[in-house]
Amino acid sequence: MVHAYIISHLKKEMPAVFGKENKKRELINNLPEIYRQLQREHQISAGDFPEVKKMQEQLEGYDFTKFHSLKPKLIEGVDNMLSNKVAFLMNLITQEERSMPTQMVQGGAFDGTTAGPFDHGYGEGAKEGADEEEWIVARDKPAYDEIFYTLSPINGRISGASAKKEMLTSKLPNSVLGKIWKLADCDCDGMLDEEEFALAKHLIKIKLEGYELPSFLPPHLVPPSHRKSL
Ligand SMILES: [Ca+2]
Repeated sequence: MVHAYIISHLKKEMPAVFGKENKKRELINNLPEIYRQLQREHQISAGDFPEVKKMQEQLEGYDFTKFHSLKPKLIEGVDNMLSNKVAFLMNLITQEERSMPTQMVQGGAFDGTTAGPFDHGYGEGAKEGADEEEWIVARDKPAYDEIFYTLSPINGRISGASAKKEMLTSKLPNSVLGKIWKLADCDCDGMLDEEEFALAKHLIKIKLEGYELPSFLPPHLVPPSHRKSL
């Protein structure tokens, strides 16, 4: 739109036949003044105009004799198309950003949403129990509880140090146990309660059976007492 005003103004100023080169120079030099005039005439704010220096450079390259064949309507159309394109691209970018977190979750080990029971690894390893009402860890919890109570819990929780000592008996490398710890200590208080400990043992069992550990704790593995009521 603004470009159309500038071009049609320059077009009016250009002589039809003589002294075109001089007039071109004069107009380019006067561009700041022309801007001011157009701003007044069309009530456009200065910020909507292309940068003076840039516009001057562009005009240098224009063949001013062609101005008479340029249709302002056409230029306007191009301007509109450009701004629509920008709006369209901006839309795409925001859509991309919006869909990013979902894609990251879907790309992880727990994509239980695509093929249901036909999904790869369904019902195995950390995915076991995803379709069951009962917390899968509860099945072996009595055995885990027995160990838990030998670790002298205080207020229902064992310290990180006691948990570490117990977890090391699995012979899994520290890097793996660290990952298990992060998944199991749901409330991140540096201690494990009865359910968190059982979860840690369950995850150790999964790893020892040769399955992959999840990057995030899937909902069906979250201990019942740590589930947020919706
Ligand atoms: Ca905890």
